[in-house]
Amino acid sequence: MASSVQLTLLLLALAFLVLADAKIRRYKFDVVMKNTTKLCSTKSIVTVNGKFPGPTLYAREDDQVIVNLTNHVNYNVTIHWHGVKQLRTGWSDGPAYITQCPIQPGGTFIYNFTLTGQRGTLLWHAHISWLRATVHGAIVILPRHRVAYPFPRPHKEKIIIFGEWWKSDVEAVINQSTFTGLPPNVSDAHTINGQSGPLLGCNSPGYTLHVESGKTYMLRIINAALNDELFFKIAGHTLTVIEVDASYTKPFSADTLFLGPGQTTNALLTADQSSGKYLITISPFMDTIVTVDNVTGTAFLHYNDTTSSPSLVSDKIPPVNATSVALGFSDNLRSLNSRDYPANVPLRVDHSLFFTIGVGINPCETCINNTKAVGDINNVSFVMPTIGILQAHYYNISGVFTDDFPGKPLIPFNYTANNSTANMRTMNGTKAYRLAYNSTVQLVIQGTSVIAPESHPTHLHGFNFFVIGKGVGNFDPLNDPKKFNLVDPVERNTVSVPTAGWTAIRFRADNPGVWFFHCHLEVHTSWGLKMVFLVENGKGPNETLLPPPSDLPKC
Ligand SMILES: *[C@@H]1O[C@H](CO)[C@@H](O)[C@H](O)[C@H]1NC(C)=O
Ligand SMILES: *[C@@H]1O[C@H](CO)[C@@H](O)[C@H](O)[C@H]1NC(C)=O
Ligand SMILES: *[C@@H]1O[C@H](CO)[C@@H](O)[C@H](O)[C@H]1NC(C)=O
Ligand SMILES: *[C@@H]1O[C@H](CO)[C@@H](O)[C@H](O)[C@H]1NC(C)=O
Ligand SMILES: *[C@@H]1O[C@H](CO)[C@@H](O)[C@H](O)[C@H]1NC(C)=O
Ligand SMILES: *[C@@H]1O[C@H](CO)[C@@H](O)[C@H](O)[C@H]1NC(C)=O
Ligand SMILES: *[C@@H]1O[C@H](CO)[C@@H](O)[C@H](O)[C@H]1NC(C)=O
Ligand SMILES: *[C@@H]1O[C@H](CO)[C@@H](O)[C@H](O)[C@H]1NC(C)=O
Ligand SMILES: *[C@@H]1O[C@H](CO)[C@@H](O)[C@H](O)[C@H]1NC(C)=O
Ligand SMILES: *[C@@H]1O[C@H](CO)[C@@H](O)[C@H](O)[C@H]1NC(C)=O
Ligand SMILES: *[C@@H]1O[C@H](CO)[C@@H](O)[C@H](O)[C@H]1NC(C)=O
Ligand SMILES: *[C@@H]1O[C@H](CO)[C@@H](O)[C@H](O)[C@H]1NC(C)=O
Ligand SMILES: [Cu+2]
Repeated sequence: MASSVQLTLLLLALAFLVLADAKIRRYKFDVVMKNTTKLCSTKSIVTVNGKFPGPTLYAREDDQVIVNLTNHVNYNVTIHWHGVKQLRTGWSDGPAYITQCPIQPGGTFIYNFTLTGQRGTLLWHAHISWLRATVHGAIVILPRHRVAYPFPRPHKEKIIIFGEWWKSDVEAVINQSTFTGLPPNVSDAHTINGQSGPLLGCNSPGYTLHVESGKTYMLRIINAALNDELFFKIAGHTLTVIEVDASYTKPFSADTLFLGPGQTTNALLTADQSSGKYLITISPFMDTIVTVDNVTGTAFLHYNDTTSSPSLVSDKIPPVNATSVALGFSDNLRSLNSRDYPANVPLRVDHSLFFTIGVGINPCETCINNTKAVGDINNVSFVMPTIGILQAHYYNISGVFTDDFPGKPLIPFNYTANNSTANMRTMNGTKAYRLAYNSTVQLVIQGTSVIAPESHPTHLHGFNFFVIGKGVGNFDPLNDPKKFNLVDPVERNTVSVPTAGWTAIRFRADNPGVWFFHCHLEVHTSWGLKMVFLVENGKGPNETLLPPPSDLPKC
């Protein structure tokens, strides 16, 4: 007895020492319009503090972050802290009508959360309509004071953010698609830190990454594009991947990185080539018949001891349909799984779920051709409610959502048949899947070939998950589980489900609240490829959702 009391006191003292180091980080986010000229077009964009990309949020593990957001534009706004676990603070998670009503023009809201058990790079972005095209920025979570990186300390750190640029107004692009029922126009360019690089007919400079010969840099790379999975490459250089989605990985070298929207990768770059100027590219991945913005975004790596004006060293970029490069990159990802950073993969499964994800076509009287494109999970297209589901859950408001989201497809079919028009029509509803506190979930996400197969970067809010397996074709419940990696699977918050293939993930539902699960291609989210998990409160003192903040916006 005595020893357990002593141990508790010792642990409390240790916790105090660690937390004494934790800081409050305060940020002011003013959402304002900004006139900008890019790609030979002038338009007004929605920004935070007039910046594109927006301000970087710096903090250390254990810090409390307080962001005071004021909306000065004529759009409803919310911000999502993508990948931040938001333990018990779901009110600050941000997806509109899921965890909060939007901050309306003239309104203010304080996002307030603590960074627990995470270190690395994440991103923040608007989570309403398509505003995240220009409303996004980096989140840098440094390790605690006196805690080193589990790799050699880099000379400097640089943030690299991919974006997607439309010459026209992005809100008009999605509104037109919703109105006609047709797919939205693809973007006009890809950007690196806000610049596209030289383009045909447009004198657009590119971002330049300045390096010193012999030094090693840590690149904090973020894909903040809306609809495109992207390959990243630096001509003549090999990168060492050391972290994804704010989880350390076993280091591995790669000449091409692959990031879906919402994903982040930290990689080490050593300036070990001869002095000069090297091309940096981001180019899209699309291995099916779906149209994609195929314009390569470019930037430059410049050695600062280069004397004369050097010729640009370039390299082959992966073709748009380079499936093997995309899948090969994910195959190399493994959790670091060290003593300090163990991979706590749930070994017992309480809920074994099977979700099909894909697109379909529904009737629509007002649309062109009387049809509209839809997205679905288990054949349910999610309908956004008119108040936040988290509020409805917390205050027990009925009629907002139901908790009967199907844990498996209602009608099994050949999900990846290449001529599939089965189950093209979807049901719609605002359905949640309910989980008891601390229960464990295995979720097999099966891409379908209804209309067209496509690679879907799927994102779960409120948790990291372990990616225990993936494959092409239909998931085989007898044989595929034998190949699951339950030892050192990569831990992340967004995973690409291969085109006409599947991915299996596991997570522990140890965060009470309402958590969005959706395709991170904004076009598919808009079409209804989304659902929510509702995680009940636990019994212990730190196992309940905190009460809502007093300034939570109303609908
Ligand atoms: C943007 O440009 C328009 C038209 O030139 C102008 O009316 C508006 O005031 C400008 N807005 C900002 C935020 O500078
Ligand atoms: C948040 O910002 C608004 C507008 O600048 C200000 O009026 C308000 O006092 C701030 N709130 C807090 C808690 O700092
Ligand atoms: C942030 O939330 C904590 C509770 O988690 C609360 O004690 C604190 O007052 C809040 N701060 C602000 C500025 O809202
Ligand atoms: C890019 O797409 C456009 C329009 O679909 C097409 O005309 C063009 O040939 C494509 N370019 C490349 C390099 O694939
Ligand atoms: C390169 O950068 C280093 C460090 O900033 C500096 O000491 C050095 O003078 C630079 N070299 C040139 C040629 O600019
Ligand atoms: C990629 O597309 C090119 C051009 O259409 C084609 O020749 C090639 O076979 C395709 N590669 C793969 C792996 O499908
Ligand atoms: C409308 O349907 C017709 C016949 O299926 C097709 O040829 C046409 O391309 C469709 N129009 C649009 C805009 O999709
Ligand atoms: C499902 O469709 C795929 C692709 O067309 C085909 O190879 C496979 O044999 C089909 N499976 C079944 C069980 O029909
Ligand atoms: C798809 O192909 C299979 C076998 O080739 C055929 O039996 C089936 O009827 C086709 N389905 C559709 C919807 O065309
Ligand atoms: C839901 O489905 C019904 C029946 O297909 C349809 O009439 C209705 O418009 C749909 N609602 C939404 C929000 O899509
Ligand atoms: C959650 O479940 C795990 C495994 O059963 C257990 O070790 C842990 O104590 C549980 N946590 C809580 C807070 O109940
Ligand atoms: C903004 O949000 C409020 C509250 O949900 C809603 O009533 C209003 O229609 C929204 N405005 C727009 C332009 O979507
Ligand atoms: Cu998708």
